[in-house]
Amino acid sequence: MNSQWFILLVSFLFSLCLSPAFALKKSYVVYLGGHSHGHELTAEDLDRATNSHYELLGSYVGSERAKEAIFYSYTRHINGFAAILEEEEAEAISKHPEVVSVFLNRARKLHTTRSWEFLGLERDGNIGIASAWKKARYGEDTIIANLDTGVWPESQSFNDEGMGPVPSRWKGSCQNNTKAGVPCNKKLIGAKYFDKGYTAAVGKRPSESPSASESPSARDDNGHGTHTLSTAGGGFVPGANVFGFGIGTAKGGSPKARVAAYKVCWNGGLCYDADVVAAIDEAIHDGVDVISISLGGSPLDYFVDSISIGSFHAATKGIVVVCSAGNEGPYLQTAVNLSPWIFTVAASTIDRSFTTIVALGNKKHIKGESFSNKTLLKESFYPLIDAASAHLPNVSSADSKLCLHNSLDPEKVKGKILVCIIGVTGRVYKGEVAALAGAVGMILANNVYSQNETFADPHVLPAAHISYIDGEQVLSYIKSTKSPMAYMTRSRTELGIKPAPVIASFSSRGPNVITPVILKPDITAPGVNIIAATGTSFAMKSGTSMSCPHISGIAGLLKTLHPDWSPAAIKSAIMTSASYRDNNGEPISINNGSAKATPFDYGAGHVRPNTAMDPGLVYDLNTTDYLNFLCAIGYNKAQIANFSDKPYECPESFDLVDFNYPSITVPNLNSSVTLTRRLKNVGGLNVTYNAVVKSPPEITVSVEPKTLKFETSLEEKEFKVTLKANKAGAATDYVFGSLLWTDDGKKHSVRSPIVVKSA
Ligand SMILES: *[C@@H]1O[C@H](CO)[C@@H](O)[C@H](O)[C@H]1NC(C)=O
Ligand SMILES: *[C@@H]1O[C@H](CO)[C@@H](O)[C@H](O)[C@H]1NC(C)=O
Ligand SMILES: *[C@@H]1O[C@H](CO)[C@@H](O)[C@H](O)[C@H]1NC(C)=O
Ligand SMILES: *[C@@H]1O[C@H](CO)[C@@H](O)[C@H](O)[C@H]1NC(C)=O
Ligand SMILES: *[C@@H]1O[C@H](CO)[C@@H](O)[C@H](O)[C@H]1NC(C)=O
Ligand SMILES: *[C@@H]1O[C@H](CO)[C@@H](O)[C@H](O)[C@H]1NC(C)=O
Ligand SMILES: *[C@@H]1O[C@H](CO)[C@@H](O)[C@H](O)[C@H]1NC(C)=O
Ligand SMILES: *[C@@H]1O[C@H](CO)[C@@H](O)[C@H](O)[C@H]1NC(C)=O
Ligand SMILES: CC(=O)N[C@H]1CO[C@H](CO)[C@@H](O)[C@@H]1O
Repeated sequence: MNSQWFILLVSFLFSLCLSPAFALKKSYVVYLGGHSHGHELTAEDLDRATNSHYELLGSYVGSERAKEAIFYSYTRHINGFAAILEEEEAEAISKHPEVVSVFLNRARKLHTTRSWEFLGLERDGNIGIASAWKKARYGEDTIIANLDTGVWPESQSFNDEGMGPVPSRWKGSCQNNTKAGVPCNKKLIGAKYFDKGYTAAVGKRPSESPSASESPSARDDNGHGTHTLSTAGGGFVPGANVFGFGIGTAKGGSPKARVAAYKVCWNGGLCYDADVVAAIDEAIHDGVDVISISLGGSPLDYFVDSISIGSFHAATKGIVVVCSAGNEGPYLQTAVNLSPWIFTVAASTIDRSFTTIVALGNKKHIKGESFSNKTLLKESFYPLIDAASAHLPNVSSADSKLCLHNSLDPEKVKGKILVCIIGVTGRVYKGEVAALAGAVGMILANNVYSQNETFADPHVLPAAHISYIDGEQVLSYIKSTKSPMAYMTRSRTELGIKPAPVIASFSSRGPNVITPVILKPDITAPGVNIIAATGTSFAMKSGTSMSCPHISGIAGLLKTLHPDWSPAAIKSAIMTSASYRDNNGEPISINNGSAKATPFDYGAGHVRPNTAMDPGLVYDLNTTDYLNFLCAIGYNKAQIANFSDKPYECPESFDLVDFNYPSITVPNLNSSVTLTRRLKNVGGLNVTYNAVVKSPPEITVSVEPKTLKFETSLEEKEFKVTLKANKAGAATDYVFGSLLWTDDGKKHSVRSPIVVKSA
């Protein structure tokens, strides 16, 4: 077995160097759509499905080769297999009438920017979900799955004290077969690992990797999976007090939910497509309610994208799938996980900072951030030096001001507070370089691009991360005097920081590069300096990886409160109740400070869990709507027939702008367009709603009818929205507005962003 993999790897490497003169084998996912097993799955159903996969592949490569080539047969809900094939074979198979798509088994990556091991701390004061918790019984008995790096079962976040029996609908289990296995309890009810896709692509099992060997189990050797899973559904962990930063209770969004880990990411966060498909197929079968996925690749067409395929089948089975938008911001068109059946999450700050004050010799005080527990030895001023002037003779000041490795002259730095500029190398690493050169502290200043965005990092020395403008102040102070001096206070937890939320600069942005008429991301949630369990301890991490499980947890609460709601209804409730404003009452801004955020940054806005529990109305979608969507973007009938259990005839005409999404985007307006939306009453009876429009600049928006009366529960009402350019040449770039439905007592506000650009 090993030598076979080795030969495969060698041949792969060879063919990279030489022109591919001999057949190159790679691993592929062959996607055949959905299964139509009918009712309860039987062992015979699964056998039949597997046999059909061997037969299909066998008809191309012979049954012997087929047996060797297939390493996954997807038999439960997702129909397909993963196999090692030659390129020509993959090409030929993709033409088979039953095959929807064939795509390379590629690695996706985790959406975390940084990760550090740390000890426990409170996670309070981020979002006011206390009453949503009570109302939704803390997400009791909702089952939240997480596709990630696995789970650390001994974490206190997964303690099952006080939990009732596991819901009887649960079919999952924990793989506790080895010493490193993961035992279940009544809180952590599932833990499985998927590594065949990794093995096929890399040529070695994850446990055989020379750099980092991970045991073949669902155990989390990385920390990311435990962090995201405990953010979504971790239980209460009281009394964490570390470094004097704070006393508090760590908890997830749905603290009484059951959780299940599906490990698909290995060795530093490589998550292969074939494993992702296998894990989602398994999770659907096991009976989860919410799937949280904090990873992604580059944007791909919906049915050559493992996360999109898996989440399509999950959504049609009533499962909410929540994914991170990615960390490729602040650039536009960087958001990933773009399918309309995915709930796509951006990241923003919370109102907490770990503040340290920098006092300069000229009596100026500057606020910085640090999560370092180190303090200066004595309470007095220290000499201050700009790293640009502390370079070694053979190094440029352009390098030393960034505090690059081997750039600093210890003679000049020793015993001083050193000013470094961010960029090129990691922030914590610069602190290590500074400490190595003998600095007693570090002031880390932003550059013109990073402006006001500061991070509380666990530096190895006393440190303060400060804004660009403040950095310029410090540098000009240094120039102004012969003996510049400074002092830095110990870092303290500060709550009520304003403004918050602010969109994180790393958060990926719209427009949607696959289907611009669907606004992405959908929502923003806390994703900067988030503290959660990583093992038996806690860590602070940032990324859309961290904001995604916040939404998963809140979706879990809604599932407990409204078990009969569709994934689209839950998503609509969270989107239409979101806020556009920060805690100053101002429109949410982006982290470079100079600009207001737009729906391309935050979708429908910042999540408000309390209001999401009772949205009044929802924009619902069912499987038929998704199939119509696929018809409209040009999928052929044969493909679409295979996505659903039954044959499906595309409607004569279905306009994409009419897709009942909770946001309205028209990326190609030709003077005027009229689109349709449908609202469903999930609130009181005999309630009248009125439309309030905020037209985007140079566009007139009208709604017909302007009033909707809902007499019964679950009643649906249609309305039309007409967008009209006020003049030729209007909205040549994207402009933004909103449509709001409010009821008489203004108890409910159902808001959708409107995003328009002229063709
Ligand atoms: C898991 O396996 C270990 C030994 O490998 C065993 O001690 C433990 O009881 C098992 N736990 C469960 C819940 O089965
Ligand atoms: C500071 O944090 C480190 C972990 O980064 C820990 O080992 C050390 O004990 C802490 N020191 C104090 C004084 O708390
Ligand atoms: C500069 O000189 C130092 C020794 O003084 C050496 O360690 C370092 O590698 C040199 N750096 C470069 C960029 O040549
Ligand atoms: C901040 O971001 C906005 C939007 O991306 C951009 O227009 C502006 O130039 C940026 N400002 C700075 C100072 O980087
Ligand atoms: C950064 O913050 C300062 C103080 O809050 C503010 O005056 C400034 O406008 C912000 N930066 C930018 C680029 O807007
Ligand atoms: C899906 O929703 C549409 C629009 O409300 C409705 O006409 C259709 O019957 C629904 N389909 C199913 C399968 O529920
Ligand atoms: C505007 O016209 C173009 C070209 O005819 C067409 O592709 C596009 O769909 C139209 N836009 C809308 C919103 O109908
Ligand atoms: C709603 O209105 C209808 C007719 O107008 C009436 O029959 C019904 O009793 C009302 N229901 C409630 C709950 O007020
Ligand atoms: C798995 C499955 O349902 N495959 C079907 C896909 O569509 C083709 C042609 O429409 C059918 O022949 C297959 O049976």
